[in-house]
Amino acid sequence: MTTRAQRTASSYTELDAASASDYVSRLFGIETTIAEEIGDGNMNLVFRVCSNDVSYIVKQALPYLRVAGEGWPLTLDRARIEAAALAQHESVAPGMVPKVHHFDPDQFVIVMEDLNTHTLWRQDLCKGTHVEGVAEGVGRFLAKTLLGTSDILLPPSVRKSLTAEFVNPELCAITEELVFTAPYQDAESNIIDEAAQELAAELRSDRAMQLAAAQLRWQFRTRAEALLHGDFHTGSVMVAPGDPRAMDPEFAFFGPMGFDVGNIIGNLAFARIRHGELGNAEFSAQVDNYAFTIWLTFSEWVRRLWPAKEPWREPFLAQILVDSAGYASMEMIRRMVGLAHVLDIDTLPDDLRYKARTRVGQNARLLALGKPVHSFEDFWERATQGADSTPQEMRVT
Ligand code: SR1
Ligand code: MG
Repeated sequence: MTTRAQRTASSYTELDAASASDYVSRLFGIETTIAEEIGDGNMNLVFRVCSNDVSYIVKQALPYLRVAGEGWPLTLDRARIEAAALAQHESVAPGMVPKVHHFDPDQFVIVMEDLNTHTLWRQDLCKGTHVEGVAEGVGRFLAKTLLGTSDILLPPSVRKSLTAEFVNPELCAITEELVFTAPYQDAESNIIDEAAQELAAELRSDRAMQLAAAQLRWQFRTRAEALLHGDFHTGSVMVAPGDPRAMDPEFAFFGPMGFDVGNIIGNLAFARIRHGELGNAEFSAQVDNYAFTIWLTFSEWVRRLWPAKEPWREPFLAQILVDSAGYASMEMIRRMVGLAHVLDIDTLPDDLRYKARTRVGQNARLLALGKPVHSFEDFWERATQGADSTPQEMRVT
């Protein structure tokens, strides 16, 4: 079957700053003054287009993976998925995603709200800047989007047709390869710096982790529980006090709820390990607080939204906790030795980066192997174990 993305590819034209500016000018009938390309992600073109009194973000999918080049073709349909996921998330968690003004199914362009007074949560976490109310918002977003798009709160027939709308095979294949497969093999896509050589070599012969990864990949492929964001790391959250927004859901599909929860917690573990290595005791405690706040807010909202007729709320939460720990482990490993890394660890000085990568590897194993986690304390303790936060001047070496 020919998809819309394939049928329309011949009329598709890549935007540049000038054509993005014209696009917005025609779309809204306004005079635009400045346009610039601001995208620094792995996948798309992103422009900011301004007029005298308003600015917009124009995001266009490229027919290949930007970070890898034209040799890695990629479906344009991800723009449709992203626009539809933002709409779905807005309907169940109002005000928690950027507003979408326009979607163009021929040019695979989304025009959306410019959150120019927000910052990227990952950057704030790296700098050690606290932003009030973000962790609560993230926990609430997770509960509302995951329960609100599942059979827990939707009529089964509605959930099934939504599942069909969000079939996203190519982007799922990227995750299946980059998260669950390549890090455990000698894969060409892996990026392994000096500080990760030992860890990468161990993973290539670690049968227990390979088994855990294969089992989690199977669950990722088969458990269509809810509409996931699909790439919910701290760089997918724009923040301002009391106003976190989840952006970039192009990897959205129906999958296991623990994947989104585990991703964000795994990424907080990077921030915690970073500040541990840097000896920032105060911000380390702040990151601990974010992680617990996300889980507590998430579980409180699950309890609040849960329908009285369903008698299995607590076992449901316990299962999500276990699944999340597994997925956090996979995220932690792949950001050390896989294609896409994280600033939290990559920007540490050489000696600390080596310690951090080793620590992340050890902790990921604690999460994936052994007894299933029995509480969030247990989860977070394993994810961050040994992350020193003694200020550097007080360390006995
Ligand atoms: C090549 S795409 C690499 C990663 O970037 C995205 O943000 C996803 O995390 C993906 O795995
Ligand atoms: Mg992204």
